[in-house]
Amino acid sequence: MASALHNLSDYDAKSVPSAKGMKFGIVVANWNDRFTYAMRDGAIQTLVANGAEESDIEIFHVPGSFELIYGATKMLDSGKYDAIIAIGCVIRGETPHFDYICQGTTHGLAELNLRGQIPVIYGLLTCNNTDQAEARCGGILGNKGDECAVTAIKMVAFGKA
Ligand code: DLZ
Repeated sequence: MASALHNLSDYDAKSVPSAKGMKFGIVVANWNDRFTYAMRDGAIQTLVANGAEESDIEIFHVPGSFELIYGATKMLDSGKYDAIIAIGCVIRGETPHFDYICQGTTHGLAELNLRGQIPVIYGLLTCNNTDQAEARCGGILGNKGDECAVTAIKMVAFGKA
């Protein structure tokens, strides 16, 4: 059962359909790259572990999390992918900027899902500090990228059923 402190890398392999033949686009924010690249690498590793070909995974980098919306939109409109994974990490600073980026990015990615074309997976970490990000990017709480990969595979299978 998933909960807030569920290890993000734990999943029941039997519940994951084969990703063979599925095509994935991953859009990654460079801001806080220490964390976003760990999520990106975790996502790739988990997609491949579940049957995806590396040649069926394309990666695009954008400057910050807010640009994930444009990046994901372009990838979606290309028609090349069965799912898109959007990966970013926003860490709270001194001003309300954090809230605007989190809300704007979340709404933007949600709107792409409302189009009902392909799933756009929400890999945006919204953390109060670097310790929280560390814990979720290969630390004590696993890797958010692994969770996104498993979710992407399940949603592609769901969309094709
Ligand atoms: C400006 C900004 C700030 C303060 N913090 C973050 C952050 O923690 N994580 C992130 O991914 N991006 C941040 N950005 C950059 C914005 O997402 C965006 O790139 C800029 O506002 C330019 O549109």
